[in-house]
Amino acid sequence: TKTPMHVTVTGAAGQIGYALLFRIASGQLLGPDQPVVLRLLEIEPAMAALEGVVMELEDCAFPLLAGIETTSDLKVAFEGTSWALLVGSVPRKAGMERKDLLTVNGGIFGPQGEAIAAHAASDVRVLVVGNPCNTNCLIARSHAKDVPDDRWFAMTRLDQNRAETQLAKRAGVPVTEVAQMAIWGNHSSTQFPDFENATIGGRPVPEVIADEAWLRGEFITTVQQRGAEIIKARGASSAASAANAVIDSVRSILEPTPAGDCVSLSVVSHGEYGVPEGLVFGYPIRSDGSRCQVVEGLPHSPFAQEKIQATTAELLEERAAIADLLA
Ligand code: NAX
Repeated sequence: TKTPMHVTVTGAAGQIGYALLFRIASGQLLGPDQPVVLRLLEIEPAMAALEGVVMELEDCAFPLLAGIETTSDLKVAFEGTSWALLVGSVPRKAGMERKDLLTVNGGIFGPQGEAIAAHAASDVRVLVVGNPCNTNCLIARSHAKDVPDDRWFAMTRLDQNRAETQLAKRAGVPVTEVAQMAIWGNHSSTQFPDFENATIGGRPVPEVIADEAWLRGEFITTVQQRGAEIIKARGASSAASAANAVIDSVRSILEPTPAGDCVSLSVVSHGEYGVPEGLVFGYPIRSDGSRCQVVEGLPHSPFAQEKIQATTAELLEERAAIADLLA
């Protein structure tokens, strides 16, 4: 049997944690023959709730679950970990400015970056989910300079999945017909779901859905505002779909991307498509099963270019707002 791999989940007692941990422990993250040790980080006030989640994990008697560590100590949380899934963060409270939110969360992700660099396994990969995830990832990475660029990801997969379903519903086809659905830029309301380069049944989306007004209007806003719509309907933010997107993100890094497709992940920019270097930017990505690369050479209309510029500008503003938190 294989040696267990260690997977860290921060904010493990939260909503997404509750939807995610059971899927990891059942083998859906790393495969049906890979034992896992869960390393669960929480803040002190949430430790009791976390113990309840641990009891439930135990009560599943998962064959692949080789151990569980619960802790509020960063060193313990990241010790020997191969996957650091950074979910925990502080939600925006009424009256809180975006800048305050950035700063509060920056204070969380700097020390986590340091702990990852100091204690994680040499093959560690990091997926930041906690918002603002792109900028939180930027902060963590700046505090972990020894961990190579290509190990850092922020999650734009939920947006991709949302976009695919909207397109499939509109075209009246199964979601499996939609491919190349990339989310550009920030995981925020400025993101650009690039329908121009997406395909349905192998044909360009604008050819299959010949309704430019809908594609440029309602489609984009539906994807951008979906999180807010779910909060309105459910009284709580998306959790199961977010956990599902975590699984999809990791699987799509570990498995070769099928021909003619790409996946959406935010990665460290090396200047692709004119995006300033170092920003953690949502791109179309292809994996060969170990390495991820930005899909280059995609054409963009002036409309798309404008959208990509707007989301780039927002990420630059976020970076400026937390400049003092970068190492
Ligand atoms: P919850 O508030 O239910 O859970 C967050 C957990 O993090 C809490 O249990 C809290 O105690 C813990 N926490 C806070 N500070 C911590 C710290 N310093 N170290 C460790 N744990 C800490 O939020 P949940 O619904 O689970 O969402 C978690 C994060 O995901 C939020 O920031 C949310 O905005 C973000 N999301 C990101 C998405 C994406 O696509 N990238 C989509 C879903 C979600 O909105």
